[in-house]
Amino acid sequence: MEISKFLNKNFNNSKINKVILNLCDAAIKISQAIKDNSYDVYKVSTNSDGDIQKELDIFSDQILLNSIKNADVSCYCSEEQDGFVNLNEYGDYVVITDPLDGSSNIETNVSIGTIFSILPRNNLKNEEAVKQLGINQLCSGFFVYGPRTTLFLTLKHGTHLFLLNHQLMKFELICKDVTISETTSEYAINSSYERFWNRKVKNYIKNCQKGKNGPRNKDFNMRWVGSLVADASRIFNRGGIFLYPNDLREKNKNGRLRLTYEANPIALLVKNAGGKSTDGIKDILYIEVNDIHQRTPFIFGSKEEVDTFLNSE
Ligand code: AHM
Ligand code: MG
Repeated sequence: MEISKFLNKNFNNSKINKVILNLCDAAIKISQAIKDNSYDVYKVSTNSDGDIQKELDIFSDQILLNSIKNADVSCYCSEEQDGFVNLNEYGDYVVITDPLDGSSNIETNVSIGTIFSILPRNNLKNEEAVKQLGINQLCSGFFVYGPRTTLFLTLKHGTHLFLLNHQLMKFELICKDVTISETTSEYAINSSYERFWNRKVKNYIKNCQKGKNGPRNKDFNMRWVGSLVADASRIFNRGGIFLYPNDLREKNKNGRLRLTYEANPIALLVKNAGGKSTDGIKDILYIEVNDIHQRTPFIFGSKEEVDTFLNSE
């Protein structure tokens, strides 16, 4: 089923459906630009937060912004920009996005993607509207530009998977109500940072690595793509746990990933697929947002496994 039909049938809100469809159009353009190698994948600059920016990051940001200018959106907030961009003064929605997640992987031809979140403006000023709790999101999703171009989308209830049909240039539903298996024996963490981890993370990973001979009584596999969208995609497909904890490095003392651009949208998708997300203490979706660029530790995936992590010593 084509995404526009799916939205009309399941989410009877033409204004928000237009925002989603416009974001889909933007994602199709980004996916095409990646395929056509239209941008210099080696040329880098640095944004105000010290993050590396590539030409494709900036292109993706502009395409997404342009796509929602004529929709019912009061402001656009992007990982690639310092603040937020005011749009339609009377717009009912706020769009928050990481335009090109995993961009350090661009030149290696590994999957990258666009993550987005739609919040109601709730008659708030834009600066307050962008700081609402993740649980207030009306919709979230992410596109993956990989061997296939896909979209995981949630509209409060259920998480659904769409695939880009390249002939029609439209997203089509391929799996309604994706569920993350409750149990898993696969974890994802960048273990090169082990020396910076806290005791809980060290113990949890050590116990996984002991496999059948350890307290977990089963062997674990490990995967780490280094693109959140690709690691999340795998977890939606076959379960797993993803961990990007806070660590001893000054710049990672609150974690590495961004609460508003990355953790909140993925956490809503995870919740609606039966999984669980935490910063190690709190449910991600209830973490107060003080700054739009705020970082957070981010652990998510199969429910029982996230609970096992939380109960680790
Ligand atoms: P980005 O949004 O600048 O691409 O950074 C986020 C990425 C995630 O996709 C990924 O999970 C993480 O950074 C990888 O970090 P590291 O290189 O420390 O393993
Ligand atoms: Mg990112």
